[in-house]
Amino acid sequence: MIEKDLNQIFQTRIDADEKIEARDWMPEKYRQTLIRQISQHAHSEVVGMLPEGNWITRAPSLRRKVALLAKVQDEAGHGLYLYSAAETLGAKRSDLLQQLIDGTAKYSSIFNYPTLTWADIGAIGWLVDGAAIMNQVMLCRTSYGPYARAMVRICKEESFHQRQGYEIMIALSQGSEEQKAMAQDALNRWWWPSLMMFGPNDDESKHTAQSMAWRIKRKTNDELRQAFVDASVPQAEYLGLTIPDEYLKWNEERGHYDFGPIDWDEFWQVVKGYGPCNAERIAARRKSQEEGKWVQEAAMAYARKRKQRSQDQKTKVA
Ligand code: BYC
Repeated sequence: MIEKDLNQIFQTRIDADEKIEARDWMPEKYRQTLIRQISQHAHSEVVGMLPEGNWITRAPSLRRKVALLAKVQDEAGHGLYLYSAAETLGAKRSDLLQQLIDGTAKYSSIFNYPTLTWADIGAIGWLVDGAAIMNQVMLCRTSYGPYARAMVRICKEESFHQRQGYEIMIALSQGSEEQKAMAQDALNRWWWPSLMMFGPNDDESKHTAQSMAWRIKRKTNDELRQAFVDASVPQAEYLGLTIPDEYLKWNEERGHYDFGPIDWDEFWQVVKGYGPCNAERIAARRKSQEEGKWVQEAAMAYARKRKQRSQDQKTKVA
């Protein structure tokens, strides 16, 4: 069959909302788009552990520590499901990890900001995980089966992460004046970077149109950003905190909140590697890769031995 026909059959399957599976024919660009997005997503989960890991030893109580540990552990798990999903498309995990530590792979801009106080852990759970859920719920219906299935479990865990953060924000905002000020300061610093997580405006987003046509993305960057703002405003009101945007205002006609301009220069600086913590994050991943090499080698040697043993047993039975 010629490529044009294959493309047509593929698009018909997409339009009928059929899931594409690893062994199905797919356009090379579809495969590459998915490897790019899934691997960036996996890297984000793994790098996302770092700003929070910074507070595990300093969590204010055992209960908070246990919840934060569980959250960070979940993120490692999300990274693993996602690297596995990328592998079903023919990507090699070792290549993807190498790109991350070379600094050539992208990961979410949000994780290049520092976590200065305990309130940042609350703000990350509330806003960063909140933004992540907004984006990832649509990915449970993405057209590529292995990615969609991984996202179902990830979203369930992300909901717990969001609750964990919002609960910290409730405690702080109902606490002493100093605690309330910490919560407000964290909101001030995390609000705009959280809006940037959704990516450039639709008219600047080079991948959105094709990814929507292939149903990899089900909503555009701007649609998701707007939904996030609309959901967050009442949550901030409940906390008694002020979102740091003088233009934030309910627009009756649109049925949405209007919000101020995003600093896209800051966004692109961070994406290109010049954010406050980019170098620190990559250095931490590189160190972990180097120091963890022996674990990887031991696991591979064990896997080889197990395989050999099972082959030997099969030969004996035969
Ligand atoms: N940061 O054409 P566009 C988490 C890049 S993990 C950095 O709109 P697309 C969590 C984009 O990659 C959160 N780069 O792209 C973990 C592209 O560059 P390339 C991560 C960004 O793919 C632990 C270029 O800009 N979530 O939630 O259609 C703890 C043009 O953009 C960003 C995911 O990865 C950014 N913010 O749309 C807590 C979800 N935005 O590749 C929480 C899956 C854009 O051409 N990913 N870029 O060099 C997606 O849904 C989409 O990839 C995006 C971007 C919406 C992020």
